Amino acid sequence: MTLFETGPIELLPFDGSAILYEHHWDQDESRVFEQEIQSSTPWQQPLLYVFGREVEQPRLTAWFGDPGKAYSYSGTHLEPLPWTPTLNNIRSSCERIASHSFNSVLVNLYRDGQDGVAWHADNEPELGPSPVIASVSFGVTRAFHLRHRESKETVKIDLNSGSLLIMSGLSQSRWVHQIPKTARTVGPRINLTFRTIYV
Ligand SMILES: O=C(O)CCC(=O)C(=O)O
Ligand SMILES: [Mn+2]
Repeated sequence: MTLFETGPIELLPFDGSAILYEHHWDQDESRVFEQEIQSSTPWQQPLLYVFGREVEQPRLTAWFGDPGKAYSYSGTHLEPLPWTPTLNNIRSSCERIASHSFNSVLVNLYRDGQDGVAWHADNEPELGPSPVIASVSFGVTRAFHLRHRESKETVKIDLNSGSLLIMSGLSQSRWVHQIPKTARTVGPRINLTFRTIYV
C-alpha cells in the first residue's frame, strides 16, 4: 500500500459534479509531460477585456483541437493548433475516465504565483448547456476554489501534479471556479482543460 491510495473524491456537495482523481498520472510520467508540453507549446499571452480595460492575461495559453473548433472568451479568439501525440495520449486517458469524447483542449502555463485565473465558469455557448470538462495538472501544486453562485458556499482544494478533475452536470451553470494568485514563491504549473465544442 502507498500513502497515495485514495479513490476519486466528489468535491461538490450539490448542484453538479467535480470528481478529483488525485494521482491519475505518477510523478515520473507527470514530470515528462510537464517538460514536453512546456517546451513544445507555442505559448501566447492574449489581451483580455475586463470591465472595458485591456489587460494581459496573467498566464500563457495555447488552444489545440480538431480543425474548425475555434474558441472565443473575454474578447479573445483562438484558432486550434493540431493535436500533438502527447496531448492525444492524455486526451485518451481523460476520455476513458470521463466516458466522454473531447475535441479541443485549452493549455495554460502558470509561470509563478503571480499567474492565476479569476472567478469564471466554462460556460461559453459553444460548450453546450452542461459541459463536461477534464482538467489535468502537471507541475507545482496550486489551490483551486469552487464557489456556488447563489449560496456562496466555497470548496477549496489543492490540485497536485498528475491529478485529473472531471467537472460535469451543473458545475459550470451553478458554480464558478478560480486559481488564486499566491504570494508564495512557486514554480510553474501546466493545466490542460479538455472540452467539447458543439458548433
Ligand atoms: O488551471 C486550472 O486548474 C483551471 C483553468 C481554468 O479554469 C480554465 O482554463 O478555464
Ligand atoms: Mn475554467
